[in-house]
Amino acid sequence: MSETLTIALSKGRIFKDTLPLLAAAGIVPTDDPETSRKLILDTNDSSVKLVIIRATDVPTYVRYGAADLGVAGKDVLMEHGGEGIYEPLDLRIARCRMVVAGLPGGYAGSRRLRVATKFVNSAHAHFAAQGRQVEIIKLYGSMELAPLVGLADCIVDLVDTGNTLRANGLVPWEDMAQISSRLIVNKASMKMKHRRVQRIIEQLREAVESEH
Ligand code: PRT
Ligand code: MG
Repeated sequence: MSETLTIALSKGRIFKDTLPLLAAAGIVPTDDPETSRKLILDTNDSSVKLVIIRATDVPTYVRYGAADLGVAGKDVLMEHGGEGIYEPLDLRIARCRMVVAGLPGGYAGSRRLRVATKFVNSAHAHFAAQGRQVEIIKLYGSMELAPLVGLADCIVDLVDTGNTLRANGLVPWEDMAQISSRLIVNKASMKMKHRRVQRIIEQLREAVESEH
């Protein structure tokens, strides 16, 4: 019997985009997380399990070794800080941009800028590097509403098509980062399950390179 391997994924776009890459590594889940209520999914390989968790929890599971591997957006990793985990591979999936956005006109006035976001650490680092005084207001979603109701001057959020910003009359003020999802690995697993983990990393790397 080979050692078991647990991979942490979130539902939605990350799961969908990771599936073909996992398939190239010979891993095919036997359940669909969108229709199943199971949080632990079996795969065609009895030594590989998938755990389905919130996107922002993936680094935590991997850091503490509850999962050996995981897939997480760079936005989530930037917020988490990435302590205790390796990030060996850019999977180039679930791509988007992190931006500062607000009503047309951009930065104006000299009063302290109020920024609404769930990306508190990224926003702090970005504005500190600019030497800009800001007050950060932590939100958990629907950031686009904040400038419309006077809660904040601008937001830090992810943008893909730009449809959500446009629909709310907002425009990007500034690009902060290009975002894609990364393979992350628990540090102990990288040592203790080295051959197995390395093999999967290489299989995923090949799959990524053949898709782009
Ligand atoms: O949804 P949930 O609250 O459970 O968690 P989550 O939002 O963290 O997870 P999920 O599955 O929505 O996103 C997982 C990862 O996908 C994120 O961490 C990003 O790395 C990546 N990603 C890629 C995106 C987008 N594109 C994206 N467009 N995450 C979110 N969005 C949002 C964006 O903030 C905007 O509000 O989608 C909305 C639509 O975008 P437009 O520009 O196409 O209109
Ligand atoms: Mg979401």
